[in-house]
Amino acid sequence: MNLLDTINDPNDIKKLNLAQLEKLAQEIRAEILSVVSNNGGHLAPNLGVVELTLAIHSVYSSPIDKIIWDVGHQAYVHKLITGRKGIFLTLRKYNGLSGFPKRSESCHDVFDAGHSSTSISAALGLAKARDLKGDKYEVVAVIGDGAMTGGMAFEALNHAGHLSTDLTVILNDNEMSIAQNVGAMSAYLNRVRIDPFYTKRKEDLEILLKKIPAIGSTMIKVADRLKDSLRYLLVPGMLFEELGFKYFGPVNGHDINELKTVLQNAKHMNKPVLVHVITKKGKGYLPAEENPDKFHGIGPFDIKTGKAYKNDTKPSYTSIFSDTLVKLGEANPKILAFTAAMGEGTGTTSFAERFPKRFFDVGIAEQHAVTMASALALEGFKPFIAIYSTFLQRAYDQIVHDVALQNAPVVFALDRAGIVGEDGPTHHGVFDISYLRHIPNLIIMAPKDENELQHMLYTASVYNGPVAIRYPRGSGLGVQLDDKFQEIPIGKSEVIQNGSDLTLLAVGNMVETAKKVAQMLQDKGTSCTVINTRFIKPLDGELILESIKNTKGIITLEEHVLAGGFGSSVLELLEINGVSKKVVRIGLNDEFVTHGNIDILREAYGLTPEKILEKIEKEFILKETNKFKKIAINLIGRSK
Ligand SMILES: Cc1ncc(C[n+]2csc(CCOP(=O)(O)OP(=O)(O)O)c2C)c(N)n1
Repeated sequence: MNLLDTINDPNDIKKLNLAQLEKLAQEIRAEILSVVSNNGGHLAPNLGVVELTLAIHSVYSSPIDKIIWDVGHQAYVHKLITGRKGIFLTLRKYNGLSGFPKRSESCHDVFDAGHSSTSISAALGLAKARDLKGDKYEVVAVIGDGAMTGGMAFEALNHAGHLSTDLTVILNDNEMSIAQNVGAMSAYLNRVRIDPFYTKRKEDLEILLKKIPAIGSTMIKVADRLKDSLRYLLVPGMLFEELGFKYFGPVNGHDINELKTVLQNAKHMNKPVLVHVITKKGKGYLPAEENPDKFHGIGPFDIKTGKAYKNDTKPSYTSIFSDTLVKLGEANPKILAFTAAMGEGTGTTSFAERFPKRFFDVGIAEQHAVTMASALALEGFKPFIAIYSTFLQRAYDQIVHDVALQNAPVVFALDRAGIVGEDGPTHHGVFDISYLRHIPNLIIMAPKDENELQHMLYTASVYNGPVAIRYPRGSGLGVQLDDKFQEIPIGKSEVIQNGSDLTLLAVGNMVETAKKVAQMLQDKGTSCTVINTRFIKPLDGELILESIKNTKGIITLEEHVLAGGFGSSVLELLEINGVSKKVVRIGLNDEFVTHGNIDILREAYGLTPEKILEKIEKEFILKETNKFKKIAINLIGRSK
């Protein structure tokens, strides 16, 4: 009998004895492995929290008690036992189950996430709402040691200790962020983790201290100081206790009984509690245990070998960035690289290996990375911050206040700009043009292909001011790479083709789409100018105004929200110059883009060449004219 089939609600978990819970844990692992190997997803984080999730749901009563998952990439087990196992096969698919907690999906998902380090703030908010309303329930935040490196987590711990309300933070410590965790907090947790005799030593210490005779005030002071320093050295979790939390741990995160006992204790405390749980990332699947970073988030793979199924042979934008950064670093010793816990994802690991002293993994601390990089830039260095477009959202004020205002020559390499696919709305990089375009001093570029990316990176490396370069997830077009870097004149666009009817102005990966649309229109008798904008800022106003003079209208194309995006900047250009011309903007409307396969999403949100053509034909009533033109062309052809 499959136990998982009998779990329709977390209450069903409460009926199981230890042996059954342990059996269920194995069934859940098999289910997750099977679905993720097919759909892709966050495998290792979920395999690591199976017992922990079962223990949480055994002790707490969701949805009355509120369980909040930090980042939310580890909530698959939670989803499976909160009534969603029947649709688990649709995980991360378009119209299927999200890979992250979603309030719209279940009453057991109490706070949406995808970005890191928000859970303690959210838990504190829910706990305070409970207090203010006079309700009674427990609030639990589950946060990884990686997420704990994020500034927001510290801010929330600080405030929670101060408010001293009833809430439990479960620190899921697996020593890993995506890769090995970094920082002093990580080192501190490591010290706590490795000494199993802490509790015993704590008791011994107290007995010892009581025995110190208090002879005179000096001795008392010495004893106090001794007590303090020894406590820091010997008492586990002292740091959390100082912040106002009751510390429990370290607890074996794969021992359901032990977990249940500690959580029961935590539940009965009426103050902030931190439960320090030790887990193994990837637990139960050897390839993931051995390579937890590779299996943190993975595409479809072969379960037997653990090898990813990959069919794209073209290099990714990330790999071109990675190679170019090393080359630039070789030529210029002032070049530095920053990542916020995304070394592999952003392609900075090669630079890190080649120039370890010039590389900084700051942890999940995007804001700190930006300000620190700015200071280095002001001291004559050239920092490249390699970051996903979506995560730079965190550092908006630092870009304005610390970088742009001082014109610090920091380069933002914005990977995953545009629609990213299965990770969904928390991860699409579709806001960066809007949140960067209005910042003075900042240059914004977007390459049409991977060859142009390397030239833009070079251009940024020699430009004396802040630059952002946005490029998409996944592979490039497979174009030949020039051997020598070229400096692209700042603010100069590229005319791909000249035409007489319409002007297509495209950004980044939409240049290729624009070329396809132009060809389709050409086949129907409409001739288009196609411009690769290259610079979103400064805009090549001269070229754009000149090229639209003789065409009927303008179509702007961007894989980005329309509000405040590239198309908006073209509208501003026309307004400033008193030009009145019809503009149709292709991009994303004012709604969040859901999760799913990238191609399906582009189709659903109107970004494929076919959908764009449809829209252009509707807006410019070309259809009628073209129908007649086509008939005329055919007739002339026939008469020959
Ligand atoms: C603000 C932000 N930056 C980066 C990421 C990418 N990211 C997702 S999970 C993760 C590591 C989280 O580590 P940890 O909290 O220890 O969880 P684990 O996967 O080890 O269980 C990172 C860096 C993110 N989600 N949010």
